[in-house]
Amino acid sequence: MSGTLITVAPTGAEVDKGEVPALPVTLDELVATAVACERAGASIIHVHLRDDDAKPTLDPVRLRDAVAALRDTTDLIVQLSTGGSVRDGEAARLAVLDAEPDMASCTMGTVNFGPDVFTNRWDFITELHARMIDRAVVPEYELFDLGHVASLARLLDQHGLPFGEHVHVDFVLGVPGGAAGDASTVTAFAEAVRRYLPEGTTFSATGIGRTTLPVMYASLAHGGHLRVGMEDTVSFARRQPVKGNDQLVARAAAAAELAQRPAISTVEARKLLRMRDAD
Ligand code: KMH
Ligand code: ZN
Repeated sequence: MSGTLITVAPTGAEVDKGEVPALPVTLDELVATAVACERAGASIIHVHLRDDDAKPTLDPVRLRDAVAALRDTTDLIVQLSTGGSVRDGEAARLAVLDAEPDMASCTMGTVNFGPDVFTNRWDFITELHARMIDRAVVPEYELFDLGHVASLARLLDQHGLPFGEHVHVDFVLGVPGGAAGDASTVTAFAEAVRRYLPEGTTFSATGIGRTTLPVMYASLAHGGHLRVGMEDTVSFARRQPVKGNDQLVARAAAAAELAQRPAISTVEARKLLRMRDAD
């Protein structure tokens, strides 16, 4: 597959709606941004939800409603976050799978997260991995630090391949407390993936804040895929706030086109990731 898989992460758990009014937080806003992002070239949507006060929530009813609404209005692959916010407990994070998404995130270790700690105990990771296999949910392994590559190699060795037997990972770079968001770090991650993970493993990369562009270009240079969105950056350029997630997706699609690896369709993405409903 020579094209580029573009994931949009439109909301996240950290950005404050009061400070960033363009952030999609209601179901209607999520659906509108999803439709626009699919049109702009996204094939996966990485979903975090907010409550009526625009605070992060893992409410099971809202999760089910969001999955249904996104399936009704788009062909995007729906990837629910099991990371939630740093304050979410393990039981609620595991219960995210009850909403029956196509994919779910699975972070491969604990990492400092600004002033907080994003906790991912080994037993939690193995439980999440096993439940995803049982429910035919395709994981996206989130790697915030280089040691997370080794942890994933250990997980696959001890607990087997994920559903579909294809491994897809995402480098989340530039988090204060995790790996840096620059081209040489992307190179180090890409080399570690080739060295330690199964042949054919695919990767996308995202850079937080102003690391977005170097990480995007470095990922394309290494044959990698892209994740963009307001979960990761709310600034399009110096003194230019992001107007909407589709603006970030359109820029990623343009960069992929220039790299002669244009954005792939949702149908191609399903095949690449060996999803249960791929042709
Ligand atoms: N919000 C972060 C603490 C994920 O979605 O799986 C975790 C996160 C990773 O965003
Ligand atoms: Zn997330």
